[in-house]
Amino acid sequence: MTVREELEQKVRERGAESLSAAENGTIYHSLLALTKERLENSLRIQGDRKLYYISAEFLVGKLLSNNLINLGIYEEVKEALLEAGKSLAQIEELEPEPSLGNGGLGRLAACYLDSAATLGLPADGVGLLYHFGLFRQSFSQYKQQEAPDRWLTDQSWLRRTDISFAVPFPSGELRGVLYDLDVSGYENGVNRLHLFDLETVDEGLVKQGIDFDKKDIAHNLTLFLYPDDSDRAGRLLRVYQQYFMVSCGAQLILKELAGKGYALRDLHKHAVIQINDTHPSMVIPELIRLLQKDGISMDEAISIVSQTCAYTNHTILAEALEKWPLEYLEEAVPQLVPIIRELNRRITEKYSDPELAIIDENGLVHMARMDIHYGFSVNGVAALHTDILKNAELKEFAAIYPEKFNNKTNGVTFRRWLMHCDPELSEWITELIGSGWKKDANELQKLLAYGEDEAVLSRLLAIKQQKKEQLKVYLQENSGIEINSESIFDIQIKRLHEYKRQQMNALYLIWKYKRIKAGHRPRRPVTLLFGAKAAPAYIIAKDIIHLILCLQELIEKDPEVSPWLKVVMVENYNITWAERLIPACDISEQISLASKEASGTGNMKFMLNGAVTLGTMDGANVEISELVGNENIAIFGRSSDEVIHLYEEGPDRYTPAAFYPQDPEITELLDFLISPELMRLGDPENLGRLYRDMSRKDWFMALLDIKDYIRVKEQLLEDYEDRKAWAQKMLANIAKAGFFSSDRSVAEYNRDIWHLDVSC
Ligand code: 26Q
Repeated sequence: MTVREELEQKVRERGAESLSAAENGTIYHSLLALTKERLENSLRIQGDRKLYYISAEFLVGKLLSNNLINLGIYEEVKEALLEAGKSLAQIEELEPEPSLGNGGLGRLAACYLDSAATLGLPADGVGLLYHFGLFRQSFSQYKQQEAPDRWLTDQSWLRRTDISFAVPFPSGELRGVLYDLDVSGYENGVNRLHLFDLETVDEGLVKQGIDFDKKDIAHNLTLFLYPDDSDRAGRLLRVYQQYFMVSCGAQLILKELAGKGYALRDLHKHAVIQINDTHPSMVIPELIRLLQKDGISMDEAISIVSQTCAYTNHTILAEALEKWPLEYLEEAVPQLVPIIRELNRRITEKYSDPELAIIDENGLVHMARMDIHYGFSVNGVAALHTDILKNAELKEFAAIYPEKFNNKTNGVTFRRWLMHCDPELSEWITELIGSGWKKDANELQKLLAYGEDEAVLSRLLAIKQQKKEQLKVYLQENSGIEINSESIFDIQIKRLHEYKRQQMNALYLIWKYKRIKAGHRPRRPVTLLFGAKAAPAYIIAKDIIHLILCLQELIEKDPEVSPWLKVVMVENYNITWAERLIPACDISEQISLASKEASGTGNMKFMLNGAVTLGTMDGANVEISELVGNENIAIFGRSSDEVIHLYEEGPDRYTPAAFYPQDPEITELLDFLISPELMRLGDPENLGRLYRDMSRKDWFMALLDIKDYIRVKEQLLEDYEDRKAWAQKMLANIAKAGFFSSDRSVAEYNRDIWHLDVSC
């Protein structure tokens, strides 16, 4: 049966007369069923040795188009629908976006599953099925509001299996039920994402907003991702959740090993576990416990597990490196405590340096340290980040285990982040250089041959313009917001965090607003687009959102300024938003304080879609700038060496007092936060707190870089006017993006860490 016939049949089974008479909802469910069946009948990637990528987050995004592309039936479906007078784009709108992640780390996990399947590597994901995900963000009175994100529907990509495991807790056993989701490779077989749900979970526990009884673990473990951990009960809940995930994961891994007929002591030969940041680190003691239960000695269990586990570090921010009080572990997972103590004893017996101990003098268990001692590989996620780990943050560890440390610069899947989100650009690239780039991203470099071809350059500008028009229409239809598609689109989309410095971008906005008020109109209007969620308990992050939303309103209501400057903060920023914003972007904001952003992956997606990066020498921006050259990127700000020295010299070395109130230009910008204009609109408590924080602490040195930032951004806005030169920058960025394909990253992981055989 052809795809078209199958689709016709499916809509009829659902009560429609024909495809053309069917409602979009019916078509969506028919397509879901059709695609799921095809996935189930696809070749399951198998092998003697398998990777388990264990992660608290999998930010997979909507799956319909992605699966249609990977199954090679996207065009056929689109055509069939078109002929029936239907639009695939409108049908895709109906799919809820799974809310299983927060940011970069979760999206990276999804890209890696896509690439592993594409490369034919046996690699499954292991995580949790959060019913309400992170949270759904809305804005009211210029503030973020949080609500449960009810993304789980009856008919979805998930398949309930009959596999479940008992997980021991002091208050009794709880059961984890396994749900599977097929992960398709591009024109290849499928792997799986294994998501565990608490059998006894109770959605009714959530009554007001996102609040619920944090102590009721028999009913709450899989309600939310990262529940508020600002109190003890919240932190304990994180431990319970993490243990639930790793215990289910470990039992699944051992069950599959036994299913293949292998002995437990051969675990490391047939399984490799990639620990995605420290959230799943308890998998190490849990596996040791399970092996011991089966009669394997402590010595041997430690040796087996150490040869099985590899750890990826995604951050050097001290506050994000997890450290659990031993007392919490005693309360939540007492069965692991003797094992963790023994793991620590072996280290302290060998090394006297307290920095190497797993349990420190305050009784805190350092999860990353456990991973490094008892895993066989430690990797950072960009060249600069790995250097900082080796030479600063983890230097004591690099000294004793030089062979364990390695770099794996992040990557993104070009199927989603080019083919799916910008089919126009994708097809045009194929017209120019053939379709080889889809399987070998380095072929994009063939585009460099067209650097002086006027027709090619103007077509590139025309495609960008088309994507800007599409975003304009989407914003109009979905948010009632009007933007000017002739303006420059300058975009900052990422989690809200002080180190990412959305607040510095807000200071630029204030500067520009005042500049326009003073009569200096820009050559061309500028639209600044933001998207970001702030963790519910992260006060200053929420204050920054408040500032941006107040500025949005202030500028909108000012007839002198609004024709020239526009601010839009999109509500509930997620993967679907990113897919619309990135192709329409002219300027990609990657402005973290140097040394703080481990890698960034949005920077790669923007580059691939022909945006020019405005960034600091941080994370993967460093590698982007090396690849594209100075003329195709706009770099500003202090270097990571300078920043690291400033921090090393102690808290008094950098002080915003050097700028506020010393520097009149900077003082004027900061004072605006508490100006009557802004205070009239906003909440004095939030604006006042942010003003005090930025003028007295400024922990991420926005004031240090702001002037350079304004200078370089203004220059870039000028550069935009030379349309040919700009198109050449765009072309260079696309052509050099091949390195950032997650196919390359995953191939490197496999070559250096996983050692899996390609199965198809
Ligand atoms: C830790 C302790 C307590 C509560 C929460 C956390 C926590 C939660 C989430 C710590 C870290 C995260 C997520 C980190 C993350 O997304 N890191 C990003 O990973 C990307 C993929 O490697 C990088 O590109 C980004 O630079 C990095 O910020």
